[in-house]
Amino acid sequence: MTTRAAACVTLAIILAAGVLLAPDFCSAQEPDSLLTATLDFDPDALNLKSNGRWVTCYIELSDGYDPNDIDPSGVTFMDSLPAVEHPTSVGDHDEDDIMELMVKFVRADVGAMLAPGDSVEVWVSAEVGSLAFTATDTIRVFWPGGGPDDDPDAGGEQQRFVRLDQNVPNPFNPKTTISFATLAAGHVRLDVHDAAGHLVATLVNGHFEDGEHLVEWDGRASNGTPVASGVYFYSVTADGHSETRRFLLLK
Ligand SMILES: [Ca+2]
Ligand SMILES: [Ca+2]
Repeated sequence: MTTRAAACVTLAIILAAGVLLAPDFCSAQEPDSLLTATLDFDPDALNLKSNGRWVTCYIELSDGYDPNDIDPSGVTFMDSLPAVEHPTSVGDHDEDDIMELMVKFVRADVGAMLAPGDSVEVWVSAEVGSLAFTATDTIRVFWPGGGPDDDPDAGGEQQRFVRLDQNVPNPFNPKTTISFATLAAGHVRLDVHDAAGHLVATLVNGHFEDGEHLVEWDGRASNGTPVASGVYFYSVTADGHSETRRFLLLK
């Protein structure tokens, strides 16, 4: 979907009755043509609280290319997350007579890369021989029950006492920045836990004025040891109010 223009020309076919424009004509013989692919990300609406194991991506290639020629081990989600090695398969799940490669990604890792939104663009990249492609899809990402930043305008909710933003960058290696804001001065604590719930590091534990604050984490546990790749959770607590988000350390 993203690279077709580079390999296309606009044909003007002159007929007796007038001019017919065929803007999407692509030459199969063009040696430098960039491969076009389409992506169907499943599910269409990703629940960040779900404990499902995988998300699934179906990749169709443009006419003349075989999805069997995609190396599944080279497929990445949003330029960083590799597909799981098994299971993959080639089939036609949407019954449009175009075969597609099915690959899966670890759901928790995908969720850690996405912030809630009604129209979130996701993409996968891979190679077929010497040609690379990126295919995009748009999904809804949500956190049921009004979790982190899920549609803050809905339900007339009061302004939160503490607001925790998605870290930047995410995924990260090894450093990332977390921003949070509180409505009043007071004691604030910001902890990082691993996916098993063990405390990894305490980044903030003291008095903070109200307003916005930035905290950097260098990917080290409290004892100074660099932590392993994986999903982690960071939580800020102030005056009995708490917010939690996920993030992904990817080495
Ligand atoms: Ca879909
Ligand atoms: Ca198909």
